[in-house]
Amino acid sequence: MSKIIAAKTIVTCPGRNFVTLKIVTEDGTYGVGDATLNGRELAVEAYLTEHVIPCLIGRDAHTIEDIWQYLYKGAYWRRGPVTMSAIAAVDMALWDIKGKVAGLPLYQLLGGACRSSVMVYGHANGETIDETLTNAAAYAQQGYKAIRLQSGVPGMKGTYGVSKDKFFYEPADSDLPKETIWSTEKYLRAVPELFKAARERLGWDIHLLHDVHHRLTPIEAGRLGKDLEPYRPFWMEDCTPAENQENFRLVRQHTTTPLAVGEVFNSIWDCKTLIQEQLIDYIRATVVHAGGITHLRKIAGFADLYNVRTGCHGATDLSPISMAAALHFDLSIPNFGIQEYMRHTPETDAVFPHAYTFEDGMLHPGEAPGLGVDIDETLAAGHPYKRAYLPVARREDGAMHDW
Ligand code: KDG
Ligand code: MG
Repeated sequence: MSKIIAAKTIVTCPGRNFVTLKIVTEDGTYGVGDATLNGRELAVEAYLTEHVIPCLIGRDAHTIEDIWQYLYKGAYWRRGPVTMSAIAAVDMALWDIKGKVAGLPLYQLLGGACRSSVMVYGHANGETIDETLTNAAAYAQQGYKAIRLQSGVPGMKGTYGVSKDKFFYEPADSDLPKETIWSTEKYLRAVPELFKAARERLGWDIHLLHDVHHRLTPIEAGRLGKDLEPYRPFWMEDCTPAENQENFRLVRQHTTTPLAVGEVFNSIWDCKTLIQEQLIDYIRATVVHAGGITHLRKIAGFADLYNVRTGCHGATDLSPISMAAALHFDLSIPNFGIQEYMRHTPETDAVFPHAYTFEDGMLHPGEAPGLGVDIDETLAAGHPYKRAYLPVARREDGAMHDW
């Protein structure tokens, strides 16, 4: 028994907002969990403070599965990004405590390493194909084995995935949502050209990825997948909205380009059909938005039965705590595919000192007990919360489009 005696949330903005849960046990051990939900940070913070923390006090921190079931089944209002991010934060913090008490890095508690390190992909973007590929070449120089390519689309002002700062990519950059214009026709013409030029310039010994960000209908996605086939992309991500999982049947009928989806998923129910019918190749659900390590392991176990591999979301709006949790998870599961890695800024890294390291295109979670990440509360207090939104997209006739 290791009784929980205190828990609190810490909200900080070292360049972008993060919400952290800290749980303390009676012997003074503490664990940290990420509860960041981009653009809705304070909703999760309030959910934790008002509705979860009071129920944790006095419970045994070692009963991770039981506390997960208690918060999920006991709440009546199940699922959704706010609830599942809050549960995830508790789950991460409890695994962190268990690892610290055992004196073992988390991946050892999850069954030990299945691989020596974790292949990651970086983000190259630019206003033009040339600029994007120059940035991609710089990633390749740094040892990256896989690179996501997003490029400006001729005739479209501002494109998803193309940022001002090419090194530290941050899409949530305004106090209220900026409005951008979207044209499916122009986009569908531009992406195959980007990939053709990429293979000519970067060769074939590097994995290339692309994120569509839910902007196509299934038949449009099928066409893009087919057009990209000659360039052998590693995956085409979020090619169409997935609320209706059957959407992917149509995409699958038309292309052999591997499909990845799931960064907005919150539970196994969001991907049950996608996995069971083998409509996707990579599931991108994350520790922080899909109920923590406990639930993500269930999703991965289910996916393994159907030859679906993982490709966890790892954007800058997931704190270093989530990144560490993902790396322990990635190292320990048999059906790992790839891990997204968008570097955090030095300010963020200073607030969240961590044991994970990058070398030659691969990440390793390190050998520190638990997650191997801490939060410097004094530094965190120097960066107060600042509201920030992702942009929204409208079609050329003004109608709202999918994010
Ligand atoms: O909060 C939203 C971002 O995490 C998202 O836009 C990034 O699509 C994304 C990705 O693949 O990293
Ligand atoms: Mg994405």
